[in-house]
Amino acid sequence: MKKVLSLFLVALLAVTMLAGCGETTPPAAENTPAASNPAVEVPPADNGNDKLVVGFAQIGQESGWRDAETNDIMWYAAQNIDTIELHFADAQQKQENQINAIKAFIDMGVDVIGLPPVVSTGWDAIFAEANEAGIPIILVDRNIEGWEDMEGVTFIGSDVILEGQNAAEEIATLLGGSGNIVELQGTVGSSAANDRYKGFHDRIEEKYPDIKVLDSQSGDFTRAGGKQVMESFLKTYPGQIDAIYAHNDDMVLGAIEAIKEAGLRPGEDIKTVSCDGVRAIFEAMIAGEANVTVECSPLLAAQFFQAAQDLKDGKSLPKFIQADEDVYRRETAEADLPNRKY
Ligand code: GYE
Repeated sequence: MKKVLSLFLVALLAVTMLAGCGETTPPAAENTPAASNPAVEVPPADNGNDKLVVGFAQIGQESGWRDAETNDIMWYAAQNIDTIELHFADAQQKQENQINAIKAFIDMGVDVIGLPPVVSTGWDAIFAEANEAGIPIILVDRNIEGWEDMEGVTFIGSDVILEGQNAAEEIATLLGGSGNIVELQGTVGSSAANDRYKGFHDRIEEKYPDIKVLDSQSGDFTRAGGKQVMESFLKTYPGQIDAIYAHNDDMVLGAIEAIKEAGLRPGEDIKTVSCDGVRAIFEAMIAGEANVTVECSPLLAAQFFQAAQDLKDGKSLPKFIQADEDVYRRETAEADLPNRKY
């Protein structure tokens, strides 16, 4: 029910955004300071609105984690309706749709644009347009190549390489330092997948020579993708897989179904380590079907809107604002579940 409601809200807000475009919003040319350089030196576009006007180009609804992030953003904006005007777009996991949403936000003359870029390349032209218009960009949870050196760009999210390293340590503990694993990668070309791959592989190579990665393929961060890839791994490596490392919980949840259908016991015959920390993985841990989740918090709305307000007020921000997170194991899952907020 909650999910249906939130999806409806997403649709409604997306519609509001499109309806608002062109009707109530003055054209960008009237609002935009002419400048070739970024927000750090140029005041953000003055849209004549006292409220903080934010355009958020969400990736889509690929995982429970993503839904939690969307709900958090929506909820925060709804709580602060007197001071925040949110324009929200759902790009259905397509970079092209995110770019079009950003274009629309630039035309509207929003104060700040937020987005988790679905992939980490291909943003130069549209980011340059935002820059020209004096609109700062906040990357949320995923980043892009070279973001550290881009002016007018801030990143709020996790240390995702560290998540990959933590996942490697957890796999090593579960396997007593040796065994065969398979890896389910996230969306190809996304920073979340690249960094979870890097952190994990570097740590395994450095410290655990007896852990072998049999295979590694993308399940696109979805449950259906995780199930499908796991089915093929089980056929290709019968009786050889000791553990799975998945770049998110949803893919492990899909893989658990595949393991059960193959007549094996997930969490026992094949151990699991994944990233995110969604409620469903805690339920799977309590049921004995999953082992470990490395938390990655989607609850970034408070930090995001605060940063956006600071940018509107002309304050300078740190390049990287880090989210809080932890690692959770089966042993404490029952006690932890009631405290989970997503
Ligand atoms: O882990 C995954 C989602 O970008 C950190 O994206 C995020 C990832 C998250 O689809 O579930």
